Amino acid sequence: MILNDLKNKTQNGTLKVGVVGLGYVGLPLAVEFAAKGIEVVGIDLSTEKVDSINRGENYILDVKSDLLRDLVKNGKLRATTDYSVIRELDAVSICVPTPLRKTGDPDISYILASRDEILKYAHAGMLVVLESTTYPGTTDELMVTAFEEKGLKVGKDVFIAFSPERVDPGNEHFSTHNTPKVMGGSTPACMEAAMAVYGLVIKQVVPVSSTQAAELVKLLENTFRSINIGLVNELAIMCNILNVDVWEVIRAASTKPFGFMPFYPGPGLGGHCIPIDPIYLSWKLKTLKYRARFIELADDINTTMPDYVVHRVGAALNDRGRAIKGSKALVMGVAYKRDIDDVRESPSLDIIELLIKKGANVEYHDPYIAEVTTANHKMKSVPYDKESVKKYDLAVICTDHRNVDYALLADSCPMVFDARNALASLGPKPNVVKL
Ligand code: SAJ
Repeated sequence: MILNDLKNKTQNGTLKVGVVGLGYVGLPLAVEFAAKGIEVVGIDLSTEKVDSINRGENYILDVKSDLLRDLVKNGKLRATTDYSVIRELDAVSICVPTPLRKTGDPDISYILASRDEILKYAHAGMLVVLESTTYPGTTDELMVTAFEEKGLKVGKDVFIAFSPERVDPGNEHFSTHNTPKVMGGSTPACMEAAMAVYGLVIKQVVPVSSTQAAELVKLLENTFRSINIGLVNELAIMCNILNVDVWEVIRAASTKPFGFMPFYPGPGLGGHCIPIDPIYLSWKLKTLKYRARFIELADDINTTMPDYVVHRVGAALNDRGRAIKGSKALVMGVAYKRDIDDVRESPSLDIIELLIKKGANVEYHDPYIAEVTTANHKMKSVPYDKESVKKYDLAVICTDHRNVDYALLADSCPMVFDARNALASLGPKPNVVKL
């Protein structure tokens, strides 16, 4: 029986696994399987990524470079742009991006493109697990149907499941292996196949009753974050009106030992997940004539935070008889959150553009990001030291990297706007204004 054949391969060491999409989700997953002694082939459109992996060179912060090098050297992990390798694979995980279009609608083109390539070489006995975050119904409506149209009965000839990725870039405690992973099979046999394969590398696989449930679990997780971040961002605006320190309020509320979870205000919502995934859910419900008001409101508040930060910067300069126009401004941090090298959807990029539009002469410093392209400007990270900070009229702290000494700003910059409470330890300073 086909399912037993697949399960036997997970036990007798002959399993061959493919991972499509070798980014911050796919590469760590590929390394996990390969580190278990399983033969893994990574598939990606990017020859740069493929060549880098085949040279044993890592490019993902959360992957151990020497482990990747050794796995490639001993033939456990290799990469290719050629999907025909699917013919020899028993299981394939799809970890491709699911961005939004310019219209704000979901863009599942990467899922469909990888699905269509896989279908060309699909064969009886294989498991396909979709990991890309998407709206409820995608797996059954777009994956299952397509395989069945090809004559491959799902749950009998092939097995299909959805398993949301839970990668927190820069998290030193939770990796792919020890983060519980939700799994929803299209049929019970699909679930059995997926549990058998993923159970080899994931410490805890959490079964749910359907692919839709699994798709919705992920969207709940990220919508939960977006809405709570929106809440504290609005709290920051309210606290400023009330002249109360929002950071003190949250710190004190966090002493509640039950029923509270702290979130912190910031310059806006970055990353390719939290600002985007909830919109996949609200979009799907809109097609079903329901308006997900919480999601829309949080998105509205979070996306206006860069404007709010620049408004506060202007007001703080004005209080000191100065203006944004003509100021030499230093934006501290363009990564979308601390201690990572990713600028996708980073609010810092919006803040840079807004300051330039208001006539400031803007530079940035970020130890993780040597150069960046904003909407209209290409910039390089400038040196940051005791001397260099003296030439700025204004600094805006947008990312609170732990390896940066922000106190230098407080000592030398006439005005510092701290959108991350990075200077909390210094106590009140006349030239420091907090979100
Ligand atoms: N942010 C705040 N205030 C907060 C928390 C975050 O302003 O209290 C901002 C961050 O600065 C960042 C954005 O929100 O710009 C997203 O931050 P994030 O911590 O949610 O980080 P991501 O997007 O890198 O990863 C998240 C995962 N993070 C955590 O669970 C802590 C997780 O939600 C998902 O596994 C992942 O997105 C994903 O890939 O979906």
